[in-house]
Amino acid sequence: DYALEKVKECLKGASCLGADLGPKAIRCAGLVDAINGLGYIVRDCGDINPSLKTIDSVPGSVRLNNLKLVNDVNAKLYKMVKETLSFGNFPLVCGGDHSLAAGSVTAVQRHFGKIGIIWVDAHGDFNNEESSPSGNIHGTPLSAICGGGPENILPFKENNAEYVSPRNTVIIGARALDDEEKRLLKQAGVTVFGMDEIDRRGISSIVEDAIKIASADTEGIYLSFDLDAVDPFHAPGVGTPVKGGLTYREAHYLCEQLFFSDKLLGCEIVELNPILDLKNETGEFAVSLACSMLGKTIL
Ligand code: DIR
Ligand code: MN
Ligand code: MN
Ligand code: MN
Repeated sequence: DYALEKVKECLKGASCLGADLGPKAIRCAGLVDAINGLGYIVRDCGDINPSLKTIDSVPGSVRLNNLKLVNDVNAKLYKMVKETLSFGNFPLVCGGDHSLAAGSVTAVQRHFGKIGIIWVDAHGDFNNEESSPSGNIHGTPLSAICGGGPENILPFKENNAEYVSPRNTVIIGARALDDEEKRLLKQAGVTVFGMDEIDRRGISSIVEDAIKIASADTEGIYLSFDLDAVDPFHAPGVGTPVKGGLTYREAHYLCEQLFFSDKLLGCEIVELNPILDLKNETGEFAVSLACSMLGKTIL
């Protein structure tokens, strides 16, 4: 019907059709059983769905696509993550579009105070309203979190969250940055470990540096893992695949080391889009990464 068509149209603007199915695909791949198998008790808070009334009636009427819808989901996610933390539980957020990080990170920041961020991604997600070539909010959340805008992404402002210092922010796996975005990252002082540096130095030394940077004078680290950081050979089910990404083991090693650092405050796995992933390989990959983030080891 009309409303459903509208939803589809709008989700298409945010990234591309199908990102809303990500959480379902992760559940189907056996997320809860796998985490139970590690000895944890899982409290599945369920999916967050946008209210139909938040769908912008005139798509493209604002510079940022689907701003109201994204803000609606993030306000709900903020509450959910905040509550999870206040119960003393560890949040694992599954997406969905990466724009959800504005909601999850705000909650983690408000709960713990000063935090560091490790952002694993093929992209920088460091555009602001002016620099964004697409108007897609998933290209902007890290900038918003670090105080570079867009400023109208809730629930940052609303909850007086403090911006995360770019000095404690690290991107790993980058290989598709916009020119203006590169300039903004440099200007802000974010550490960016591109794929070339991983090739040269190896993942272990990069992860060691990243943990040091993100945990310097902070309460701990939030891990935001965009599945498009991984090579599309292993993770084809993402909205914007880019060749030349992390290998299967590099991705796992990173998660394993973060667990062992004892600095993890929470984590998220995002951008799973099962539509181009008929065997749900990427969903299974996401589950195995979640297990590594939560302490699964080889021996
Ligand atoms: C591009 C693409 N930098 C943008 N970003 C993506 O639209 O801002 N992020 N795909 O995941
Ligand atoms: Mn990405
Ligand atoms: Mn994205
Ligand atoms: Mn991303």
